[in-house]
Amino acid sequence: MLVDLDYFFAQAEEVRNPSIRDKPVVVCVYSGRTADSGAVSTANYLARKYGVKSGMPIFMAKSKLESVDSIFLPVDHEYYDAVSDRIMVLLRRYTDVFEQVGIDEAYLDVSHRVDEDFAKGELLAQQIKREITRTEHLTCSVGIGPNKLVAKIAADIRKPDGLTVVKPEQMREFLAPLPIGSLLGVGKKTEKRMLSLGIRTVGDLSRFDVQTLSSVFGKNGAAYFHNASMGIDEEPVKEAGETESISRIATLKENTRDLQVVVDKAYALCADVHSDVLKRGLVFRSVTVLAVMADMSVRNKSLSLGGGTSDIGVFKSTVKDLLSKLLKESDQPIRRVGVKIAQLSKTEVAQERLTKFLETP
Ligand code: DCP
Ligand code: CA
Repeated sequence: MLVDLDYFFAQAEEVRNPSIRDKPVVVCVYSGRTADSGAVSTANYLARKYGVKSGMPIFMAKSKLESVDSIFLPVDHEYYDAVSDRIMVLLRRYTDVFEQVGIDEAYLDVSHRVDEDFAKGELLAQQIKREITRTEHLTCSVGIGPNKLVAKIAADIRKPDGLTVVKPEQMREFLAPLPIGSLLGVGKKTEKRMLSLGIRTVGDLSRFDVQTLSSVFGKNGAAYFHNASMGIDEEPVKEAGETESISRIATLKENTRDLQVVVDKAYALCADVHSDVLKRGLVFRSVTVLAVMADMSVRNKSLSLGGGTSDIGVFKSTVKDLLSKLLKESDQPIRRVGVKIAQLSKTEVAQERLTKFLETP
């Protein structure tokens, strides 16, 4: 499921000042050189009807809205960040796997939550939309599909306040008529080249000769476009920073099977890793210990913690348990010991910030 807030900065402005709602609203990044120099960040859908778009010079937006009673506002990132943080916390509660992509968009892998049932997925999306409207007075557009690629296109196809579900068996039929530019990864340049090859729709692309495609976009590009045109996408929804980990390893004074000696060394490494965690404001969800045994074989053991933590006590006691298990599984003495934390995120920090925000009158 992809959840994307509608005309986010402009809608956030409407929320704090509902009297501007029925006028074109344009949110701008003023560069300060002259009164009107700078670019449009985003605009509400009314302003878009007059041709105003993200990235357009402010003077151009002004000329498009010359004879219209319209509202031009400067960006207020602090305010949008706070709204975004609250909504991301809210969304996270609806899923086991969450991936924020940008300030107003997130993928939710809800497969498990809805027993792989698309009808249940649709109900869940309606519930999410209702809660965002109730708590933040904002609308969003949601796309549900068998993978991220299709969910994203589905979310984009009906805006604002859209909800589009594409089941696996509807995927081909859904994608085929779409203009080629709606495919993720097809920007203006690629679109031009595709059009010159006679590829106007995603369906055209799916039928296009892969060899010819390769000669134009390279092997990898051709493979991506060919798969994408058929809705094939294996990219998992992943927590930001999930691939990242922090680890330390050290050699013991002498090879040993004495748990306490190994643990003491490991605790020093834990303290080192933990200071990184604090400095970077992270939480971790998994702990791994690693040992190079006297015969140079490498063993490791991991534990997934229930939720994210930055607690050194939890870290150390997990390391001790894991090392004790690791020793029992081998009769070799340990030569080197290492600790690693992974599944890092900043979420709980954002949550703390949120709590502070809500508590500050
Ligand atoms: N943004 C920006 N400059 C751009 C594009 C976007 O400053 N060139 C900012 C303003 C947007 C926010 O990022 O509100 C989110 O971008 P989106 O592309 O999701 O656009 P919107 O949310 O504004 O509109 P939509 O309803 O099409 O999602
Ligand atoms: Ca958006």
